[in-house]
Amino acid sequence: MSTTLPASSAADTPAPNDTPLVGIIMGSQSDLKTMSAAAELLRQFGVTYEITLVSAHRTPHRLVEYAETARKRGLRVIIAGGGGAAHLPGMVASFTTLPVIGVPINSVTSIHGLDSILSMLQMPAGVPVATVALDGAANAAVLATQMLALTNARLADVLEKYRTSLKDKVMRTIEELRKGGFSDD
Ligand code: RP5
Repeated sequence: MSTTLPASSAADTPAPNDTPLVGIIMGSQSDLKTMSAAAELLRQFGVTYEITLVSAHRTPHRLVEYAETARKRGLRVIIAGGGGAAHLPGMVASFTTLPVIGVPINSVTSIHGLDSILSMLQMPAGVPVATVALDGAANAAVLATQMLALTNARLADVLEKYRTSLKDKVMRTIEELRKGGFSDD
């Protein structure tokens, strides 16, 4: 026999469509400014996501729990950002077989971002982290959406339109320069 949940319980239960597909995590609140670019783009694409802090060094047990439960909670891709000794993406990747995209962050304490890049780039064989450019959170969101679009026609269409908008922007500038008679002679 089916039962109807009381209104309040029903409202508290996330609809299947609201289940986050992408987890955006970072080591510190100081990373939020950089990582919010990923959240903003996912929002524009209509990709459900969650965003939170998970510090490899300050909350190591939370890291393990987050990574080990990620797949069964419905996440399909994890975007992990960190600066300095950025062990978060690599350690998360070691606790899950979900794809992990690493965003090296040029934090205040970082050696111009080089330490962050090296901390996540040279992963051992079998445990990859797809590392994007320094502070490349937007590209991490695009890459995550491309992964999801492998089995989602709506997202494939959204990505096509996004690419077209990038091209249109370049073409508009080309036209403006042409009209302005710009020359670098
Ligand atoms: C890393 O250390 C964080 O990812 C952050 O980029 C950097 C600095 O963190 P805070 O000292 O600002 O908390 O773990």
